[in-house]
Amino acid sequence: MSGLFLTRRRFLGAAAATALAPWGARSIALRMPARPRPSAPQLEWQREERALFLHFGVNTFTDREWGDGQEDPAIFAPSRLDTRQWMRIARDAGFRAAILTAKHHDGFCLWPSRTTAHSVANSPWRGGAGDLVREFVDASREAGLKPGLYLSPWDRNAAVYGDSPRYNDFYCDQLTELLTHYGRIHEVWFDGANGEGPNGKKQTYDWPRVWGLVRRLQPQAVMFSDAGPDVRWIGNEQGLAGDPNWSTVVPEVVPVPGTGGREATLMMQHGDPAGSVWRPGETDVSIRPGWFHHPAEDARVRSVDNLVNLYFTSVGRNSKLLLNVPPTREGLIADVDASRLSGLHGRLTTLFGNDLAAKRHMAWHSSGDKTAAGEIDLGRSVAVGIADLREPIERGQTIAKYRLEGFDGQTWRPLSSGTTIGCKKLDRFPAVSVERIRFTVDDSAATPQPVKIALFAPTTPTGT
Ligand code: FUL
Repeated sequence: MSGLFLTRRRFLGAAAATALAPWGARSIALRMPARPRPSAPQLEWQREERALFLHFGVNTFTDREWGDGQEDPAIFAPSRLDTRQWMRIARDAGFRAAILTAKHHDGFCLWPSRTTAHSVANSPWRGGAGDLVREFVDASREAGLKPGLYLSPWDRNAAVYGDSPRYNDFYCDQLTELLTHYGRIHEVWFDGANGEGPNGKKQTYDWPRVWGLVRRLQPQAVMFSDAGPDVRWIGNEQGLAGDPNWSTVVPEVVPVPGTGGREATLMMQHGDPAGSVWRPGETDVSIRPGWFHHPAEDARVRSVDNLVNLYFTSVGRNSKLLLNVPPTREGLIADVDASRLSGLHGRLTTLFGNDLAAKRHMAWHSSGDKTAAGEIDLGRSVAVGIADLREPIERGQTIAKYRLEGFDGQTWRPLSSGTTIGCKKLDRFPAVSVERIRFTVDDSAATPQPVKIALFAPTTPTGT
């Protein structure tokens, strides 16, 4: 009986650890595997690969990134808001989840909260009778996307902010509204910004209470923050997951959001093979320079090539991509953003449409406790340029160093090499025609399980 349960218990206290264990602390302790493994919601979360992030609120109308909480709710007046348009675009671009900023740092609530007057209820939108969280979750589900919500802990409007116990009550009341009025919420997103409140005071958040509340109200939801507890921030907003990237972490290094320091950043970016908990990294990045829509940035939307690269440096490095596409003042996703998303989807469909190793058997041999090798006979010579490698992460993550080689008919040639694999590792390499491929694990944190390998044609024409 060690690992996840005891470790969390040590740093959060018994009550919080019990609150964090959705399946019951007792059964976790008894079923504890040797290495951490994902829960069913964590596994589902990662396999979705692509989630759409939607920053929308008063900042959209003031043209700012961080509102000060003094905005007049009357400025919130999207003229053609259509959440179905958002979700149609997302679904058609292969996204399977979406997260809306229900409240950003300005404190303005996109739902008619009973906790504050700073909300859509006091705006002209839908005559003050609108509920954007409702429209968002309904449209997500209708399009087959899983809804998630961002509720900023930092609130520059709330008078009780900085009066710690009172604001913690206020924040938990808001969470309770969001997690009890809208059906199943798949991800709850806690950003790490934490400044002063309107009265100049700094707030001390009660994270064990917040996490325990979410666990009780939505036991299947995954919670995101610098410190998880279910999924962690990847440590930057540039779309770059770490390489290596372990889905296990040492929780004491980042016990709560806002724990600074280089060690914490490294833990978020790379995880740790000796980590006692499963906490995969989420890569959040914006399609534009800012998180909110600014008309002046319409010409600075990421290109399709750039988005494809983001996919390789996030999903292709054992992470999930949370791509922000902010709606305009009208309440619509701009045409340019929509066309880049559809370009991304088209490109990924082409790149990964034809697995050249499909249905080919891999012979796998363990060559020691921490080494193994597998070989696939492709049965013909094929030009390859991309490898898609996957560990069976439902049994944990173990591989720490690997090589991929191809037999060109005469000699074995190196194709790619790397450190971690996890859920998905994508390698691009110069085009080469091969008949067989060989995959070697040179180091591993535990006995490596057989890796699933898919191979794809080069990204550029090879002339062959
Ligand atoms: C940060 C915020 O300060 C940014 O405005 C944005 O919401 C980003 C995703 O998280 O903490």
